[in-house]
Amino acid sequence: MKPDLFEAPDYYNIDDLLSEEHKLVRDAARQWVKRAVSPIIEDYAQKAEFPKEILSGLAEIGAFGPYIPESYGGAGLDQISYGLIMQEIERGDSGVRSTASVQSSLVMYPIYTYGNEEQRKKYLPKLASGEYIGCFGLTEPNHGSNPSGMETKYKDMGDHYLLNGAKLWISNAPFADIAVVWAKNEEGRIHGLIVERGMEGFSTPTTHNKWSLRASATGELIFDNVKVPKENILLSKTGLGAPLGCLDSARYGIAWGAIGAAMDCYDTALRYAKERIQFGKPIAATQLQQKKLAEMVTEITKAQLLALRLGQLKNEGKATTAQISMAKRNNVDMALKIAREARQVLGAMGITGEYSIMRHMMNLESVITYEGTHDIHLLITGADITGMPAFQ
Ligand code: TGC
Ligand code: FAD
Repeated sequence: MKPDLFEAPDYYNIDDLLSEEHKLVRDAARQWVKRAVSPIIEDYAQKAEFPKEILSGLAEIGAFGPYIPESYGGAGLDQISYGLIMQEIERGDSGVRSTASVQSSLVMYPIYTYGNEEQRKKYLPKLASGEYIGCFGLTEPNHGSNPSGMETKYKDMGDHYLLNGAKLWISNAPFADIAVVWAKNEEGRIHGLIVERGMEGFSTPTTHNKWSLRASATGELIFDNVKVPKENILLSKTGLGAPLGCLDSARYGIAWGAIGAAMDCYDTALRYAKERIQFGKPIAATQLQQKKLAEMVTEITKAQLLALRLGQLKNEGKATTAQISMAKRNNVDMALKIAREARQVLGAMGITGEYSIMRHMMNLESVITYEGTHDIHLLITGADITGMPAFQ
C-alpha cells in the first residue's frame, strides 16, 4: 500500500468552528491512524482479520467511550469530539470504526445509561481500556429492520435467567468478552442482558466470506439454555426504545465516520489526478475529472456542516432520532457515491489494494445497511414529517 499522505479537506474553514480541545483530539486520532492503522489495514482486510494489536491504541486516543465520564474510565469528551474521533478512525477503515462504535455506543452506552452502579463499575473501566471488548446483539435471522419481532427470549428461573435464541451479523462477536443482548421476557417485554464469554451454552461462530468490512470480525451469538446471573440485567430502561436509544448514539457517530471515508477517497483521487498524465497533461486538468472532484468536495463540505450542527444539538441534548437518521443516511450515501467516483478517477489502479478507495467502497456497502438501512432512515424521516409511519 502507498504511504499515507492524507490531507483533510476543509473547504469552508470548519476548523474555525471547532474548539482547541476538538482540534487536539482530532489531530491525535489522525496521527495515530497514520501511524498505527494505515500501514497494516490493507493486509488485514485482505486476510479478513481484525487487527487486535490496535485495541490499546484505540483506547489511548479515547475511542472507547469518548463521552463516558472519566470516573468510569471514559474520556469525558463532548459529542463533537466523539464525532471527530469516529471521522478520523473511519478515514482509516470503516471496520475499525465499527469496533469503536460498538464498544462505545452499543456496549458502554447501555451499561452507563441503563445499568446500575455495580454494573458500571464492573464493566466500564475494562471496556474503556480495551481489556474487555463488547458486542451488541439485536439483529436476528428473521428480524433485521423490524427488531420488535425478535424471538430471543429469557425465562425467570428464580435464581437466574435462562436465555435461548440466536443473533446474526454481530460486529466483534467472534472475540468479544461480553455481549449486550436484547431479549424478550415471558410477557414479551424487551430487556438488555449482559452475557459473558464462557457462560455455558453461549457460542459465537464467525461469519465468513464477506466482501465488505473484511478487517472487522462479524459473527453470530447462539444462546442454548444460557444461565445468566440475575445481576446481569439492565433495568433502567426496557422495551424497544432501550436498544433504539443506543442506536441513536451509534448512528450519530457513523454520520461523522462516513465523512472520514469520503475525505480519504477524495484526497487520494485528487492527488492521483494531479500526477497521472494522459494525452500529455494531468487528468486533473480535464473538465470531466474536475467535475468529479468538485462535486466530491462540495458534498463533503455539506456533510461536515450537517454533522457539526447535529453535534451542537447533541451537546445540548436536543438532537432527535429523526435528525440523526437524516445525517446517517445522507452522509453514508454521500461517502459511498464519492468512493465509486474516486475509484473511477484512478482507472485500473483504483481496483487494487495499493490505494484505499476500493476497500472504503466495499466497506460502505455494509455501513449503508447496518444501524438501519438507507430505506429505513428515509422512512423514519417520512414518519417524522408526516406523522404517518409507513413501515408496515
Ligand atoms: P416504534 O413503534 O417506532 O418504536 C418502538 C418504541 O421505541 C420508541 N423509540 C425510541 N426510543 C428511544 N430512542 C429512539 N431512537 C426510539 N425510536 C423509537 C418508541 O417511542 C416506542 O416506544 P413505546 O413506549 O411507544 O413502545 O418501533 P417499530 O417497531 O415500528 O420500528 C421502528 C424502526 C423500523 C424505525 C426501528 O425498529 C428501526 O430503527 N429499525 C432498524 C433496525 C436497526 O437499526 N438495527 C441495527 C442493529 S445494530 C447494528 O446494526 C450495529 S452495526 C454496528 C457497527 O458495526 O458499527
Ligand atoms: P432486512 O430488514 O431483511 O431488509 C432487506 C431490505 O428490505 C433492505 O433493503 C431494507 O431497506 C428493505 N426493507 C425492510 N423493511 C422495509 C420496509 N418496511 N419498507 C421498505 N423496505 C424495507 N446487527 C446487530 O444487532 N449488531 C451488530 O453489531 C451488527 N453488525 C453488523 C455488521 C455488518 C457487517 C452487517 C452487514 C450488519 C450488521 N448488523 C448488526 C445487522 C444490521 O443492523 C442489519 O443487517 C440491518 O438492520 C438490516 O437488516 P437485514 O439485513 O435483516 O435486512
